Amino acid sequence: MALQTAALVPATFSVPKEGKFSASFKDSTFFGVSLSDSVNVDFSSAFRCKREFNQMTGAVRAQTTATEAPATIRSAVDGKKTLRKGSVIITGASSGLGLATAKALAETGKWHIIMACRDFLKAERAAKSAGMSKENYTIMHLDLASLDSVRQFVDSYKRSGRPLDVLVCNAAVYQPTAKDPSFTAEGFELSVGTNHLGHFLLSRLLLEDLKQSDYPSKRLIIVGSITGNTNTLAGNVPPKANLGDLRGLAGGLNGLNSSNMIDGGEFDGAKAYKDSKVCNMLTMQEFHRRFHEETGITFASLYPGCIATTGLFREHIPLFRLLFPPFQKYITKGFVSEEEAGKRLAQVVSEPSLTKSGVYWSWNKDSASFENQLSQEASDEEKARKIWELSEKLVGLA
Ligand code: NDP
Ligand code: PMR
Repeated sequence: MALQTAALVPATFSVPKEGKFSASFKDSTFFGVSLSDSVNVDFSSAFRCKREFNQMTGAVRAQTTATEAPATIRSAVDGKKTLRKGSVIITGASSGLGLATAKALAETGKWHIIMACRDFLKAERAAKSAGMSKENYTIMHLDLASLDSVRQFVDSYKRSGRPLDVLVCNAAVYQPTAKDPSFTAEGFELSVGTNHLGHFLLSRLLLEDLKQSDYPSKRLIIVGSITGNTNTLAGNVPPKANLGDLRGLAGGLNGLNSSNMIDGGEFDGAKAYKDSKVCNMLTMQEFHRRFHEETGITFASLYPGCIATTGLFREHIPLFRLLFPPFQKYITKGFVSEEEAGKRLAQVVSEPSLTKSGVYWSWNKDSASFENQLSQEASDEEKARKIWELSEKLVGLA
């Protein structure tokens, strides 16, 4: 209940060349430094942000006329026009990549970040410990494993009157050691249900808001991964992603009438995660084909590098968690720090040079971005269309 109240307030067969050797084991989820240790939560920040925002939009509305450039505000002091702050929603901004991206964007002073998180207190503490100042973010409750929660989040966001300029679908769960599947509120296998279906509904419901944005560049970003791409070494580590003929997805992924795996096979948590990433990358391309021309929205996906220290591996065995970061740093050289990965995703959010739509971004060893090749399956147009249609049915849009 308190959470709901809070919601209202505020890869070619190639080896990646990322070689950043920043070796700080700072991820709080891994190493037991509970974010809950020392911080007093201040809910007033959310209220204050909303009030300040309302004042700001008041100013925008009052000053935007036919002669004004869009998305600008005129200073009451010197009359100069400046671009208003962009509004970006980041799902799963309470840790790892999402938090690092929120921090990087907040530091520019040009963005207001809506941290869409399932754990309000964790998000508040994470924002504080990242040193984000209160005027730069608002936390809103979102549990992607519940379609009701997705709908409530969207309603609350629309009611806030805040424009939406960029949506980042970042949150994910990975259950590599689960023997049995777990399920979302609606009974979908958890990894695909959260990482793909929850984000699918969220993006569909917010598309109109993005379309309405007067910001110079509006974007919808869905985080992908190398491990979903079987044209890479990493994507060939078993179990490999494979969506097959989609029979499990067509059957509802519930393990009752059908398999809980997209391809109809036996449950495998690691495969389910990789399958969900293929869905993420296919969904981004389908959005691009259906809506880019009409809306001007930039649709993009990315592989931020191997951020081996994040909470994503929280359910893996301790030995994996111990050896994975040095393995990625010194053997594959695919490791990136959370900070570096956050800067990469922040570029996809805000860099004027990254406006091309339908692209899957990656970075080379000098941290320069390039358009990467997706695997055959992750660029299969027919599969993308079928996943889109089946997903629409599952989330109640068709
Ligand atoms: P983290 O576990 O640190 O972050 C995942 C975030 O998702 C957390 O904030 C988590 O919330 C949130 N989340 C999980 N389930 C839900 C839910 N039901 N509703 C709302 N939020 C939820 O992992 P990463 O930062 O590594 O992962 C972020 C993205 O990066 C993912 O899309 C992942 O696939 C991708 N990625 C990661 C790579 C890596 O090497 N780490 C490599 C390639 C891609 P909470 O804090 O409450 O647990
Ligand atoms: Mg991988 C260039 C080689 C490379 C890269 C960039 C990754 C990234 N991995 C590589 C190679 C290998 N991995 C090799 C040779 C092995 C066998 C020893 C290997 C193993 C491995 C495991 C067991 N790797 C893993 C796991 C996981 O559990 C991680 C995973 O699949 O999560 C879904 C993972 C990853 N390797 C990566 C990346 C980025 C991940 C995790 C994150 C993700 O895709 O989201």
